[in-house]
Amino acid sequence: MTQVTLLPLLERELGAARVLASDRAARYGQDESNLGSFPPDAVVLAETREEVALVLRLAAERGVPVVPRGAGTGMTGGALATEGGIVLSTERMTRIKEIDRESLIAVVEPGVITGTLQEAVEDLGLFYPPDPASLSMCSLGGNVAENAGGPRAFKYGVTREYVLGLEVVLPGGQVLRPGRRTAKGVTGYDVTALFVGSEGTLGITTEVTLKLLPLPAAVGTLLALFRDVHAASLAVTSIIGAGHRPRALELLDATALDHVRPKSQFPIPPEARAAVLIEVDGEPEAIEPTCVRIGQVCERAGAYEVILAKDEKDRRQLWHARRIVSSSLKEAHRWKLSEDVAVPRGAMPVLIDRVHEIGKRHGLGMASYGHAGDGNLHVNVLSERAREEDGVKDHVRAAVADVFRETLALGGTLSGEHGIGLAKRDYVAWEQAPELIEFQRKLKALCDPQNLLNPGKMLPVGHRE
Ligand code: 2HG
Ligand code: ZN
Repeated sequence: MTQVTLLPLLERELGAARVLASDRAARYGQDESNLGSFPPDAVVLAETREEVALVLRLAAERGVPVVPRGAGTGMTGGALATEGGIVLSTERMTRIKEIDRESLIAVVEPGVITGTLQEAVEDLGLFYPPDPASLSMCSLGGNVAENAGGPRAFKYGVTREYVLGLEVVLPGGQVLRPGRRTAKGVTGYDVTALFVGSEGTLGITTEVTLKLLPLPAAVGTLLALFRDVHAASLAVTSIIGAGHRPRALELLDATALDHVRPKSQFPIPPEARAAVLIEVDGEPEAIEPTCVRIGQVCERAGAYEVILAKDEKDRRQLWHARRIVSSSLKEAHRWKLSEDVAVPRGAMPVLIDRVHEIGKRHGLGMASYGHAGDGNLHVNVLSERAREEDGVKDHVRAAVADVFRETLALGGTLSGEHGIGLAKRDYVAWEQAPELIEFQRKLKALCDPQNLLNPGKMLPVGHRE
């Protein structure tokens, strides 16, 4: 890069401790996508909006790419500096600036860890529902960039539903403040929503105004065990069909269960070949009868056992099993590729069956688990050979392409929550029409005319239909 000139300038402006040259930047070359290592030329650890604006201005003047980074927990390579340049990390912007109990609002900096905000608002009897699996590590700025979801999205929706307003810095350094502090508001285009889920390609978030809810009074959790995954997926659609609205409706197939069994705090019987984890919330007196009714729906769909958490300890243990699926799979295999396709809810049982057929056909281990209530399935392709070995990528890619084809044929989408990033960029044209892709390219060019902010992510590169 023209970093030869930019690095000393950044060091002078921000102080040497806040600018890491490439030899100290290795950690910033990777994320949770397993897509390889792309060490940036430099990392800037920004602490204020002014510093973010300064970096974006200097980078624009010198034509240097800038890649925004939250906590580095992204699963699609969105924070990888594939074209070199600067990684601009917001991990030090960790202030919770305000929690307003009357207006049900929190104002935060982008580096606040999602779980930290949740604890802070829950102490005040408030609730911030989005709960990505990585909530103890991921940051709200990253959640906004990826429009993160999580198990509670079934009842409460994803990050976008909670972002009332933003402060974003555009390439070149201009600051925009789309949005509002009001519960309702329809002035102008919904620019806030455009930035949420834009994967750090349009601007860098420096402040987020979030909507909060009152904390539900009580929670109930149950686990239904099945001897086959098809029955488990039918139970999910039956629960929805019966009119229940749990806050989470998660499915784990046999491969997922086999991986968590050795570490699970709760004993998972070997005969369980699939499980559905269900959580309801609401008024205390309604919890138990609702759990019983949902348990009966599961039994009618083929559950051979339904376990109801009797206290907070049981509840935590059941969720622990779900939360460690991704990391357990990653530890056990040389390469784990995560997908997060989503289909209309009713099509979930068909998708599950097809994914298992695809695994068999390609001779690859596949785990299917995740947010079944939302039709959002984590298909993890598991390889005992390293990603770099000859032919492995093609083999895995062929299986993934089949998963995408089946998903789209069922009226689904490539990504329910992890975003497109680098991982799925080349498949976007399978889902979206050329004119829609072109429209998005124009939006990108409007915000980033030099194509310097997170270049090469999200939109297909190089071909224009
Ligand atoms: C989850 O729901 C995460 O556990 C990660 O979104 C899923 O590793 C994965 O594919
Ligand atoms: Zn997930």
